[in-house]
Amino acid sequence: MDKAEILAALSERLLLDENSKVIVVGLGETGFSVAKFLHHMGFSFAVSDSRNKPPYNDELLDKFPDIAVFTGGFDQSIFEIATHLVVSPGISLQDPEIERVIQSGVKLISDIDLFSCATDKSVIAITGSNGKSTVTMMLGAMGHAAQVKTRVGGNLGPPALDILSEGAELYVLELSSFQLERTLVLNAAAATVLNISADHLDRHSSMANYTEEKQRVFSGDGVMVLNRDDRDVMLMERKGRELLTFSINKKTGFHLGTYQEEEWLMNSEQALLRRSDLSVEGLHNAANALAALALGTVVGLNVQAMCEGLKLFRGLEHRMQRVAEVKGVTWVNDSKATNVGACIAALEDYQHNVVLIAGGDAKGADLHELALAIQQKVKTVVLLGKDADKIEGALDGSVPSHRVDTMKEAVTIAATLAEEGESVLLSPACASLDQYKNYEERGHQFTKAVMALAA
Ligand code: UMA
Ligand code: ADP
Repeated sequence: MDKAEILAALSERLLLDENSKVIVVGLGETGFSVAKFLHHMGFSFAVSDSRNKPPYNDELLDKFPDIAVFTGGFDQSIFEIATHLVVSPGISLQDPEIERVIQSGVKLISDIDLFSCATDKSVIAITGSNGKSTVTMMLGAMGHAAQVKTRVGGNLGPPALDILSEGAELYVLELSSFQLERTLVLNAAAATVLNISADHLDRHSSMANYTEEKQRVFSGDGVMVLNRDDRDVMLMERKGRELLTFSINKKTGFHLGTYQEEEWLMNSEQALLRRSDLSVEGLHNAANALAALALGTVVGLNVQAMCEGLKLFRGLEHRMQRVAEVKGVTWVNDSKATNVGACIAALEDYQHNVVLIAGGDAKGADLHELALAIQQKVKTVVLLGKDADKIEGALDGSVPSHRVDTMKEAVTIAATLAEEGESVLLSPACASLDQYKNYEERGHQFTKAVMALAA
C-alpha cells in the first residue's frame, strides 16, 4: 500500500485524519513504534507516560525533538484536546486517569489497529494463554522454508508497527489479551485462540472477561482455527465463518494419528509429518505444530515447505529448554511458564521423577489444578517468590516442599534432592516480576547456577 492508501484506510476505519490530535500513552516499545509511525504518516501527536524517565524517552527526543513528551504522570489537561488515544498494552484501561479520558469520548485505538490499516498483505493472528510465541515462530520458520517473505512480531517483539516493510508477503502477529482488548479493526486472514487457562487475572476482572478479550482476535471475516481439545475455545465458533480445527485427542481436522504404525501429524486422512521429526518435545508442542500447520494452510503455504520449517524449528529459549545433564540429572529451564497452564503442560512429560522449582507472582490464579498436577508428577517441590506461601497452602503437605529465597539456593537444594535418571525442572507457574526484571533474567539465573554446578 502506498502512503495515500494507508491514509485513506486510517481515515475510513479509524477516523484518523489531518484534523486528529493523537495522544500516545506509554513510551515503551509500543509507544515508540507508534510515535515513529504517526510521525512518518504526518499526524499531529504528543506522548504521555506516568514514569519519570520512560524507556524510550531519549530515543524519541533524539529522533523527533519537536514532539511534546509529558512524563511523571498523566496530566489531564493534555488529554482535553485529544481526538484519539493509543494506549500501550502495559497500561490498564481501568487506570482511573485513563478510564476518565476514555469515558470523555476520545477514540481508543491500538498499535494493532494502525498496523491493520497499513497493510493489505495476509496477516495471521495468534493468541491463547500458552504457546503463542512458539506457534508464531513456527510459522516464521514455515514461511522461510516456503520462500514467502514473512515478518514476525507483536507481543513477542518487535512491536507490530516495526515489522511493516515493503517487501513483506505475510505477517505473523502474536497478540496478548491486553493488545486485543484495545483493538478495533483487526481482520486477520487466519486467527487462532490456542487454548484458555487462567492468566493475568490481576488485570482482567474475571476469566469470562479474559476469554472475551481473547476472542477479539476473530474480528473480521477470516478463517478461524480452533483447538478441539479446549472446550472454552470451541465455544468461540461463529456461525457462517470458515473453520479449521486441531487436536491431540480427536481424529479429525489437523490431528495426531497413526500411519504405517507410526505417530504422524495429519490433516484428515493425509499424513503430513512424523511426530518424531519434530525437534521440539512434548505433546503440547505437537499441538502447537498442528495449529501452525492449520494456520499456514489458510494462507496457502506449501505443505512440504511447512513440514521442512517445522523440522528445522528447534524451540525457543526458556521453554522446556534442556540446559545440562549433571551427574545423571537432567536440568530443564521452562522459565517462560508464567502461568498455571504452562506448568501443568510441562509436568505432563514426567512420571513422578522430577524435582520442580516454582513460585513467583501467581497473578491471582486459582492454584487448585496446579496442586493436583504437582501431586501426580512431582517428587519434591522447591518454592520461591511472592506466592510461595499460596502454592504451599494449596499443596497442603501432600508433596514434600522446601522454601528458598534465591534461584541459586533453589538449584543448590534441588541438586541434593534429584537422583541419577531424574530431572530438575524450573517451571514456575508464576510471573517473575516480583524478583526479576523478566522471565529471561530468571531463566538465565537458573542456567548460570546449573552451569556452576556442572563446573
Ligand atoms: N508503564 C507505566 N506507565 C506508563 C506506561 C507503562 O508504568 O505510562 C509500565 C506498565 O505498567 C508496564 C511497563 O511499563 O509494567 C511496560 O508497559 P508498556 O506498555 O510500555 O510495554 P511495551 O514496552 O510497549 O511492551 C509491550 C508489551 N508489554 C506488555 O504488555 C506489558 C510487550 O510484551 C511487547 O513485547 C511489546 O509491547 C511489543 O509489542 C511483553 C509482555 O510481558 C513481552 N507481555 C505480556 C505477556 O506476554 O504475558 C502480555
Ligand atoms: P506464550 O507466548 O503464549 O507465553 P510460549 O510459546 O512462549 O507461549 O510458551 C510459554 C510457556 O507455555 C512455556 O512454558 C511452554 O513450555 C508452555 N507451552 C507452550 N505451548 C503450550 C501449549 N500449547 N499448552 C500449554 N503450555 C504450552
